[in-house]
Amino acid sequence: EYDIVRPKGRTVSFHANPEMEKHHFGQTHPMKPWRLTLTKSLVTSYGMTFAMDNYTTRTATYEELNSFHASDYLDYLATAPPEDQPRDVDNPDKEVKFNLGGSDCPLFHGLYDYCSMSAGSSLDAARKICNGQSDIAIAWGGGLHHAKRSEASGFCYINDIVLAILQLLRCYPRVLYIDIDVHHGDGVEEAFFSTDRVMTVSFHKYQPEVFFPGTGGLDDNGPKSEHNPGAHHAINVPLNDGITDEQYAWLFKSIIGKTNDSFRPSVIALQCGADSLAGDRLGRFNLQVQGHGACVDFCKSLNIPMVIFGGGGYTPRNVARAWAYETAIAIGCQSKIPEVIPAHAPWREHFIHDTIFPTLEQILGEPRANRNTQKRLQDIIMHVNEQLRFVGH
Ligand code: ZL4
Ligand code: CA
Ligand code: ZN
Repeated sequence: EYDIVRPKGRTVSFHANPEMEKHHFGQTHPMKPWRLTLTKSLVTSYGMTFAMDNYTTRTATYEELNSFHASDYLDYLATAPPEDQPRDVDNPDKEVKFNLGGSDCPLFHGLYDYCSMSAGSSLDAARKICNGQSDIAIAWGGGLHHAKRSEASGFCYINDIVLAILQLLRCYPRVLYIDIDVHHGDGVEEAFFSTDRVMTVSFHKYQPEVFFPGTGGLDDNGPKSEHNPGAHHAINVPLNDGITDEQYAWLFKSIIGKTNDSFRPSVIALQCGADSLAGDRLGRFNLQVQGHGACVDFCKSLNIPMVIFGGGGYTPRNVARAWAYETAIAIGCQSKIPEVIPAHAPWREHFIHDTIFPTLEQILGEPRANRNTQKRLQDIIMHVNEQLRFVGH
């Protein structure tokens, strides 16, 4: 029976903690942990759980969080009392420590538990890759790429990706980090700025002063010093509003294909932020589920072990569509998805305004004007090719 539901594919594991999904950032905050519930019910309704190893993940320990984050920051995170109102809204003058308690990173009830669950999922996923029990390990509750050693930033408090990569570095010589969230993966890039064992590549909307976090220009490629082994090991792909599936997939395959040839990673860490989809509340791109998923499919085709993380994504029904579809890609059953429509799934009310999920014809959101010229994308590719001449093993 086991062999029938898993035809020669690679072993995929799914790591989640349903307790994480019960946390709330606040009434109108864009980050909605219940998007993970919606994702999980789609995955279950399609019968995908039978084709994966499913793990309910533990919470990360203080010591594990401490492998990247500073103790004074963790202590404050663990003990700061929850606040009903963000400080910058009601009390703009009140002190904000470690960037905690503002409207982006509120001190909500159960915050420390939420953070340790997100980190626990990502660490469990990384460990399954390390001990060879999985070929692709999925942690949709992770992907919180902005958190710094001693600072919360952009809805992220604990950088579960950095923790997972540190774990991967114990068993693998080189990690390729890829970030398709619409925001720049600044926290991960910064954490590995001075090593040549991690190469980071982020695709993002770039418009400093206007769009968060404002870093990640084409020329930001790691510290320029000749003595720094991390020089040239950060690739940034700054994009404008409205990029399409065709342009994005072409860029992605070209850049990741060449980076793979030069860097020869032993493992891939892929952050799949779904705010790069069309119709996202905070995003600016025109990506459809297929274009977003094509990135996962391309990484899978490289035949290297891979950890897949979640990340941003602020229109929950679209987040669930994309991540369920990408779970199917990991398993290798995406072609069967449109035919098998679960009729009595509990999530149905959330998709009621759409056509049936996820027929591949589904169009997400109002299209935005495309501000990416082919000339600019070619210039980006040329810059990356130049940069990759300094990278090699
Ligand atoms: C909100 O409606 O650009 C937070 C944040 C809370 C509830 C009510 C409070 C109203 C949009 C965002 C005041 C909100 C003011 N509520 C927010 C410079 C900013 C200062 C804070 O996907 N204001 C900061 C962070 C980004 C900024 C994006 C992406 C994470 C990830 C990985 C993080 N911060 C301007 C904004 C709202 C809110 C509505 C908001 N915050 C949109 N963009 C930001 O990469 C998970
Ligand atoms: Ca990104
Ligand atoms: Zn984002």
